[in-house]
Order: sequence, then structure tokens, then C-alpha cells
Amino acid sequence: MKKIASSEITPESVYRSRRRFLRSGLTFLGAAALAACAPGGVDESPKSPDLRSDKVDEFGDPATSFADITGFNNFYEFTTDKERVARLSQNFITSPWQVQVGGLVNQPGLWDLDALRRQFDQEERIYRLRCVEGWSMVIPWDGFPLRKLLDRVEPRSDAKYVRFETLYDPQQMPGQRDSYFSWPYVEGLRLDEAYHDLTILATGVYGQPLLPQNGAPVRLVVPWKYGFKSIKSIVKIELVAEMPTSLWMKAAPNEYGFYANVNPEVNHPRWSQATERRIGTSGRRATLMFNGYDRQVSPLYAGMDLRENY
Ligand SMILES: Nc1nc2c(c(=O)[nH]1)N[C@H]1C(S)=C(S)[C@@H](COP(=O)(O)O)O[C@H]1N2
Ligand SMILES: [Mo]
Repeated sequence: MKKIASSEITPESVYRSRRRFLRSGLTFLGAAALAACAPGGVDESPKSPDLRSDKVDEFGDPATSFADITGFNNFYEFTTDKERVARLSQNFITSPWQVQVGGLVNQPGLWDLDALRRQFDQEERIYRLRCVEGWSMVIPWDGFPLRKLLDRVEPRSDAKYVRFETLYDPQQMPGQRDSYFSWPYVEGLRLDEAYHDLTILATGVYGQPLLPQNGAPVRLVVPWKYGFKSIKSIVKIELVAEMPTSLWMKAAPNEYGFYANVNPEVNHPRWSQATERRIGTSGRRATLMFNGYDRQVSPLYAGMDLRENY
């Protein structure tokens, strides 16, 4: 994948002063610039829950309101301002849409979104989403296990990881004009994580097709990992032999690792991960190991040092 360095598209002098500006900008933008990841500083008070539902997750926690799920978002391709993502993304074109599935597979191909919806039964999965910034939601997703798609494309024995890519289209996604990040957004999973039954490709929320702010028309959801692993608006899924380098690993390798499993005992270098604020409620609650999915996923990490593999 060829990336265009900003030095190639901007005169060198402009590029240099921009880097300086961006660097000094970090002091006042603070954590916000580096933020799948900016607690404090940002006022995280989204709209009050107006749509109520009786949906609850497997722990008995009520689902977050539709208004909050669709009004408080991280989608840096549009803006780092969570409350403006919905408006800035409202004209994002999500149809037609194709996902290229390839790499180390026997059956590579282009999957039309309608084909994905038709070929794999949509299930409702009510999952917790824990952002690395220290807030959380309970989201009723509609989607299907990623494993079903992987089975269809037949990974070869040398495939060890899955690499995901978001659409790159700075015309539509103004945040991608910011060269601080290396676009497109990339994420990755180990093959066994990708095959885990909890791992889904989501195409809807609350029984409605995903809105752009939630990653329309198709996004990953990996509920035991910090939210930034759940990559939005996917155009490419590739089976690879080497561990992919995610956008966040490139941006701040000492803060964001490949695994990014929710772990209340391993703090972010700049803040504690012991507690979280559930959007739509007051106060803070304890963050659970693997976001509460400990029983289902801890065997994936048996024998691993989870401090080292953050
Ligand atoms: N392409 C892309 N995917 C992304 C992000 C992003 O900025 N770009 N943000 C991530 C982060 S930090 C979180 S917490 C979740 C938020 O998902 P939601 O807005 O649907 O709740 O999306 C993740 N997926
Ligand atoms: Mo996040």
C-alpha cells in the first residue's frame, strides 16, 4: 500500500512549518490531538437519553440511547469533536459500497454491501463499548460474526493476522487532510481473535442501518478491546502473515499497542483505566477485565504478559 507522505504533496518549507505548528499545537490541543484518546479537557456530556428501550446487555445494563450512540462519536476522518461528527458526516456516501477481501486467501473477491447483508444472517448483539478515553456505552448492534466471511474466503495456512482499512477519501472526509495521522485508518486482529464468536461486522444499530457517524455501511466490533480497534467504514479486509501496524500504533506507539484489550490494571501512560463513565449516567464505575468478556476471551491470551502486550 503506497502512502503519500505529506512531504510529497506540500512544498517542503510549508511542510516543515506545518509540522512545527502541529507539534506546538499539541500543547494546547493537549490530549485531544492524540486521542482515540482524550479524557479531561473535553466536555463529554452528550445529549440526554431521549429514546428509551428495554434492551439490556448480558450484564443487565440498559442500552445507551439512540441519541447518544449517534450523537457522541469518535470518527477522526471527519473531526475530533465528538459532538460534530454526526453533522459533518451526514452526506457521506455509503452506497454503493464494496469491501475488498483478499491477501492470503484462496477466494479473494469484492463483496458488495448488499451481498454481505444477504449472505450472512443479521443478528442482534448488545455489547459494551469501552473507549480508551474512559467512557463507555451499551450498543445494540446488528451484524454477523466476522468468522462467517473469513470461512467463505478460505484463509491460507500462512495467514496469521487480519488487516482492516477504512475508506480514504479526503474530499468527503475532511479530517483526512490533517497529515498528523497516517491515513487511511488501519486496524488489525490476530486470526484467532478475528475468528472469535464475539467479533462481528456490524451493519446496523437499534435495527436501523448504520448512520455514517457509527461507521456506515459496515464496521468492525470487538467488544473486549478498546473502541479504537472497532474500525469504521471498512473498504478492505486482508489476511496477512505479519502483525499489521495500526494508525494508532504509528501515531503513539508508547500509548497504543496492537492488542488494546480492555484492562483496568494497565493504565494509559496519561491516565488511569480503572474506571469509566457510562454515557447517559452519572458517576464512574469500575472497568472490567476484557470489558466484562473475560470468561469468553481470556483463553486467547493464556500465558501472555498483558502488560507487555498492551
Ligand atoms: N475509521 C475509524 N474508525 C474508528 C474511529 C475513527 O476515528 N476512525 N474511532 C474509534 C474509536 S476511538 C471509538 S471509541 C469507536 C467509536 O464508535 P462509535 O462512534 O460508533 O461509538 O470507533 C472507533 N473506530
Ligand atoms: Mo475510542
